[in-house]
Formats: sequence, structure tokens, C-alpha cells
Amino acid sequence: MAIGSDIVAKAMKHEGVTDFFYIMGAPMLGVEKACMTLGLRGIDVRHEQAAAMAGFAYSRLLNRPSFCMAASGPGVTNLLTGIAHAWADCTPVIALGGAAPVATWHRGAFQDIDQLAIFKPCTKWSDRVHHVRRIPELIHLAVTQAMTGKPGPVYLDMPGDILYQEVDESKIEYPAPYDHAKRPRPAPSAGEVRGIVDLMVKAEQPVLITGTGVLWSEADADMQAFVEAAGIPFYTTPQGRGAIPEDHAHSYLTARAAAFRDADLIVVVGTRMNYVIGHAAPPRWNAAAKIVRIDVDPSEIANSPRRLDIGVVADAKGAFQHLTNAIKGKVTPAHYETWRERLRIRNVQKMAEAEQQLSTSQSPIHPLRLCKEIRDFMDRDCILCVDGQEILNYGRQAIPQFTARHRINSGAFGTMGVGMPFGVGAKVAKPDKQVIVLHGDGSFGMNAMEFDTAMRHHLPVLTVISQNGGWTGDPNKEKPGRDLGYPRLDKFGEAFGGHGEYVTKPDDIRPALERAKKAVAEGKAALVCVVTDHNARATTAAFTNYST
Ligand SMILES: Cc1ncc(C[n+]2csc(CCOP(=O)(O)OP(=O)(O)O)c2C)c(N)n1
Ligand SMILES: [Mg+2]
Repeated sequence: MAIGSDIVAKAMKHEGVTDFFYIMGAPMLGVEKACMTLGLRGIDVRHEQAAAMAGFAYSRLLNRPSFCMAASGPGVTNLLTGIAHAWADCTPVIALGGAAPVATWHRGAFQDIDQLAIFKPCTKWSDRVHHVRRIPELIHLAVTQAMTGKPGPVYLDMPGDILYQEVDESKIEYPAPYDHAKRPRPAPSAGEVRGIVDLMVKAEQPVLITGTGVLWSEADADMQAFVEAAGIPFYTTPQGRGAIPEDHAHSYLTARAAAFRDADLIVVVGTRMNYVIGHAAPPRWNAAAKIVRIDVDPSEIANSPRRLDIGVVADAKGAFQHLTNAIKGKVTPAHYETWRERLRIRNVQKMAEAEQQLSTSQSPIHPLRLCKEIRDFMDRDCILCVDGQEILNYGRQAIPQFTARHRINSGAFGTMGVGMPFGVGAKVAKPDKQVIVLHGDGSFGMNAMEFDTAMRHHLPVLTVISQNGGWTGDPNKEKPGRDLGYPRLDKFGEAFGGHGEYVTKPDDIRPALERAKKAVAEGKAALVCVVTDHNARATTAAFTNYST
């Protein structure tokens, strides 16, 4: 005889799950133990939101569902911010929440609250296990819901009496595991492809803008083939960066604003037309431009904030392949040469200006100088997780990206506190890659205890903190609750057996990073605390009428 908890673990293993993130507690202990008995790696974190956030990074890096688990009541409600973050950024994090027994609902039972209702608006799909024999079906459904079409988080509520119910194992059926290679990939019609090619033939100044949809579709190489065949300049959302290495000849990072403003054809693929790209609408984008949009999710096409000239429901991979074939003999790189040259010249000029700012040796250290030091230090395929406000904006401007999926940050939800958990999840997903977390000091505090998780689980993450003494820059000293002072966060790292560095001079940053790298090579997590200028305020495109 087995109990429901054993069946959850077996169903997860059957679906190919190898790792999960959790904090122990009833009624989920049985599931957690059974998973580890079956050989799954359980990473016990220090706050449940960090379990969901670590899962987020894991999913992003591996294009796989991630699993997090929490005890009933406050354990489950603690997951919420991480799951909401995954919802806002369309990432397949699967949360299993322990719940009060069905038999005692509404009778004042311990930790009894309607968790399913709480998670409904924060997930792509959510449900409750009602019958022990249907557990494998529901785990399979959870994975399928999370992974197909536009991905997203799901929640499964697991009442304690079902988890502990005995069941005859011979009566349990396991569906064939979800196979991502067989996922539906809608293709554009011949007419749609023709229409897009016509617009490309007529265009003189087109721009391709893409997002993480391209990464989920595993279409990076197809995107590059299209970009090279057409000679079209490309830009990505902050998290879609690296789909094509940003030192590619058709990448003009610092000419972004000009490219958006002057484009006469905007091709939007695998990204939402949300505030992150200024809705692909005026004032950031040319009002007179033609616009083509390709997305796997029909509701995205239907919900475009700007009238589309052509809207196509299609998967990015096939769409790029069709377009690359269809433009043959009609659009060549020569077509857009003048346009590219304009962007190239602008980019070269602005890059040179930027390099001067980045090299500043002002004291206290400017966050841009810190970014430059990290840029020059990090591996080309480093996984860089960035969290904060000023440091996030500076990092975006200053540090290019060469590897798809390896850049994750506070995202569309603007969630502070994701950095450390992302580092943990990233190192679990890709233990052989360099993982650097670039953190604000405020956001670091939110999940700082994940440094302990990194140490306990031998996940040598290199964390760099831009310690500007509080939340955001505040040159005019006008923000309530902004100041946090300058505690010795390097000592915090050392308290858990990690490597600590404390830096106040620009020229000391690189040697400190090198020492931290050595500690990381020896298996230790490292905390490099760099005191930065509290007056430094990054400029970025405004997306609200107010700001933090
Ligand atoms: C969970 C959460 N709480 C609060 C905020 C509001 N907020 C946005 S930016 C920010 C400050 C970030 O400061 P820090 O991490 O120190 O980075 P810095 O901007 O100083 O580089 C805050 C509190 C948020 N976005 N998310
Ligand atoms: Mg700060």
C-alpha cells in the first residue's frame, strides 16, 4: 500500500522531474521525502517565495517546468509573490501547495484558507486534487498547462487527507509523460507569409523586436538566420536578450531609441506589446509605421494595443523559417543597407560616449563603473541575474548579452528580491556555468537568506551588491524610508561560511571579483559588497507618470 504523497512523487518522477524547491511542513513532508527517496534533488530554501523564484530561473534556463512546494496556510501564501512574478513573465513554475483536509474545511481547521481562490488570478491554470487515484493525471495536466502555448505558472492544491490516504498502487495509472518536442506549433498561412514579405519589400527602415517567446520556442538560430537573410536590425526585450549575440553586425544596442522612432516597419515576434517595449506605439515608436505581429497566443494578437497590419498566430520557430524561405530573391541585406549604416554610425558614437561614462573613477564608485568591471570580468556565457532599480537600469545599459536565456531580472512585474533565488535556481539548472547575481542592497535584503541556501547546497553563486545605502538613488533626499545605511554585508556572507569582499575604491573592484571567483571555484558562495554613489539615478524610458 502507498499513500497519496508517494503517488505525487512517483507522478513527478514519471514526468521527468529531477529537482524541486521547497520548505518543509505539513502536509507536504511525505511528498518531499518520497521525492528525495526516488532520487529527486530537493533544495530547501529559506522563504517560500524564493522557492518559486528559484524555480523561475530554473525553468527559464532549461525550458522545462520547475516545481516548488510549500506547507499549508502561510507556507502557501508565501509562495504567492514568486508565482505572481512567474505569471507576469509567462514562466512554467508549478506550485504544489499543502492544504487543510477536505474533511474539515470551513470548520475552523488548522491553516484552512481557500488557497485555490488566492492563486487563480496569479496562474495560467490551477486546480485541486480531489481523488488520490487521479493524482498522476493532475500532475500531467499541470505540466501540460504550464508548458503548452504561451507558458505560465500553475497551482495544485493538495489537501492533507488525500496526501495521506492509502491507495492500492496497482490501481494507479500514469499517463504518457508530457513531451515538449511534440508540442503544437501553429504555422503562418501562405497568405500571411506573402503579406509580410510584401511589407518587407516596401519597407526601407524595418526593425525586428523579439522577446522570450523566441527562447521558449527554441527559435534563436532560426531568428538569426532570418536576421542575416533579410539584413534587418534586431532588438529584444531585456529578458529576451542574447537570442542572437549582441555583438552581431545587425545589433545596434545604443541606437535603440532612434531605431524605434524611425522604423517604418515593426516586426514583433514572441513578445507582448506591453509597457516594456512602450506598447510598440507612439511616442516611442513611429506612428506611421506598418506593424506585423507574430505570437503563439491568439489572445495576444487579439489584444494588441495598436492596430496591426498583419497579426499572425504562429510559433516563432516555424514563422522565422517560413519567412527566411519566402524572402529569398525578394529581400536581401542590400535592401536595408542605408538604414543599417545610419544605426551603425549612431551606435558607434554613442558606445564611445558610454564607454567614457563607464570608465569613471569617481568616488564614491558610480554604479556604471561597477557594471563595466563586471562586464569585463564575466564569462561570455555567464548567467547574469540582475535585481534592483538603479543597478538594474545601469546593468541593462552597460552589460551586453551573448547567450540566450542567460539574462534574467526583475522582469515585467518589477519584483524586488528575485536576485538571490534566481542565482540559486540558475546554479541548480546549470552547475557548470558561471552565475553572477548583481543586486541592489535593498532587494538583496528581501531574500538575503538564500545565501545560506547556496552555501548549504553547494551552489557557488557570485553575488555582487551595489550598496548605495538604500532603496534607489535619492540625490535630493526626498524619499520616505529610503535609507538603509551601510551595514557590512560582506560579513553577512562570511557568517554563513561564504567568501566576503568589501570594496570602496573603483580600482579595487576587479581584484575583489578575482578573489571571489577563486572562492567560487573552491565551491563557496561569494558576496562582493561594493559601496556605490547614492546620488546616481539611472535614466530610462518612463512607463508610469510616477516612479520609485
Ligand atoms: C517586492 C517589491 N517591493 C517593493 C518594490 C518597489 N521598489 C521598486 S525599486 C525599489 C528599490 C530597489 O532598491 P535596491 O534593490 O537597493 O536597488 P537600487 O535601485 O538602489 O540599485 C523598490 C523598493 C518592488 N518593485 N517590489
Ligand atoms: Mg540600493
